[in-house]
Amino acid sequence: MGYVDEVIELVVKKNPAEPEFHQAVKEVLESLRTVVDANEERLRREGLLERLVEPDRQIIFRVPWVDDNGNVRVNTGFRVQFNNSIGPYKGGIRLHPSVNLGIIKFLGFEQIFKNSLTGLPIGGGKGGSDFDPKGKSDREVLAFCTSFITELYKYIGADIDVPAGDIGTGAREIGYMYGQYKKITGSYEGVFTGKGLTFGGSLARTQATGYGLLYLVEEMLKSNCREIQCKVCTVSGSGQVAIYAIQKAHQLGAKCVTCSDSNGWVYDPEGIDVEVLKQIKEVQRARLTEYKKCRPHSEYHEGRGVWSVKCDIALPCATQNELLLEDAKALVANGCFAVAEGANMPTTQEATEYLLENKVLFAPGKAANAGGVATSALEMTQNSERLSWTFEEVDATLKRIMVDIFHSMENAANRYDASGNYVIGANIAGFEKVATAMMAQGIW
Ligand code: NDP
Ligand code: 2IT
Repeated sequence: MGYVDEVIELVVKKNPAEPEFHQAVKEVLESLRTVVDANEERLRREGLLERLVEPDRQIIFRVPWVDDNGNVRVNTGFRVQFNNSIGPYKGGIRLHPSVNLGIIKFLGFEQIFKNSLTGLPIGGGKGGSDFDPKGKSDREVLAFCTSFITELYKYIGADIDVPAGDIGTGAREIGYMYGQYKKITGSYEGVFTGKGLTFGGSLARTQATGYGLLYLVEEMLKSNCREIQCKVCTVSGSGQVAIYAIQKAHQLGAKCVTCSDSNGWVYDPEGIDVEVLKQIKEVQRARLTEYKKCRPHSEYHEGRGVWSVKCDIALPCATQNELLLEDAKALVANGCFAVAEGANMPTTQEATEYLLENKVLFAPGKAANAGGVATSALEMTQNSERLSWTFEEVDATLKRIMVDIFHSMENAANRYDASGNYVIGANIAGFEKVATAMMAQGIW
């Protein structure tokens, strides 16, 4: 058995009941097969793959808090510090009832390669809790965030581990967490990103993941003799990533006709009205059923269905494994020619293979959604130099980073005889830097 297969088998055996983690590891290691085969003796001697798939440390803790009825509630908190060979651990905090250790490990593992691809000095980590902020009062969210950080503060720091937002964690939660960190440590430092603009946050961080996704799509289309103008896009999700992906797509002359949340989805043939969507999701924190009240010609459907709508470009921006094989088949049948992942691992492995076999341009999440964490790294830079940059400066840097990411993955795919396979390209390009750094730093 080859080294890659041995390590995949080991991961499945050592981490039972963590299917998302297995999926992420398999995708990366299978992409690395040619690189590993060419350097097998050295990589084996170094135990490099075994070290890569084992987090540096995993912190699991109790998060007790008091609800509005005076009852004590208990959630589980996680922080997986996966790999800091190229910089301090960096990655978001997910607050969603589906969170468990396997989900956080898959996200932390992805983050290693994503962060490497940005070209910036950030390592990989991820955290979260099974707490559900939906339907909770501000006071309850504050109580949870305060308790979460009262334990987590011991393990994070501006040069150690820098958390940020993810599903369920936005500006409100980061503000509460930062406030508690500062109260306990007395240190005013860039220990979180996605902070409010009045206390060290970066302009354009809110928009960065969605904007970055479209900058990468634009470059990918250009490189394949296509253009984004006048193309119809389907988008899933209606959170931070989806909203600003839709906004940037419209600025670039495309039209996004769908969005979704966990209850249902909207089809607006005239193009999603971003201001209406922002009002519903960012201000009212309401459900997508509200959208039709402002846009009576649009349709609301319960359940899933975004990928059944005819489009040129599909942008999954909600959550993992939301684009299945049957969806990939519907997209191809409807003439979709590009899929770019705004979310982390939204496309199942079978769906990804089907899209690649059918020559659909496929931009994997670790490249396509890297604009968020890249801009977080720019926020860290601004905090370190005690300056803040203009929106235009951050946005222009983000665009340059996304263009560079596209060419890194394109070049890596070409170098390893896999032209046009950006999954292989992104994984190899992300891996090379991390592996070189790990081998230079001895055994740890
Ligand atoms: P938000 O919490 O702002 O929005 C998440 C959206 O996805 C909501 O519309 C939500 O619907 C929907 N959603 C979440 N879970 C599910 C589910 N299980 N089934 C169906 N729909 C679901 O999160 P973000 O927009 O920040 O994150 C979206 C994705 O992008 C995630 O995969 C995240 O990891 C990834 N990402 C985020 C980055 C960032 O900077 N924020 C950076 C890079 C990647 P509902 O409101 O009903 O739950
Ligand atoms: O998945 C991700 O890259 C994020 N949620 C953003 C992480 C960050 O540190 O900004």
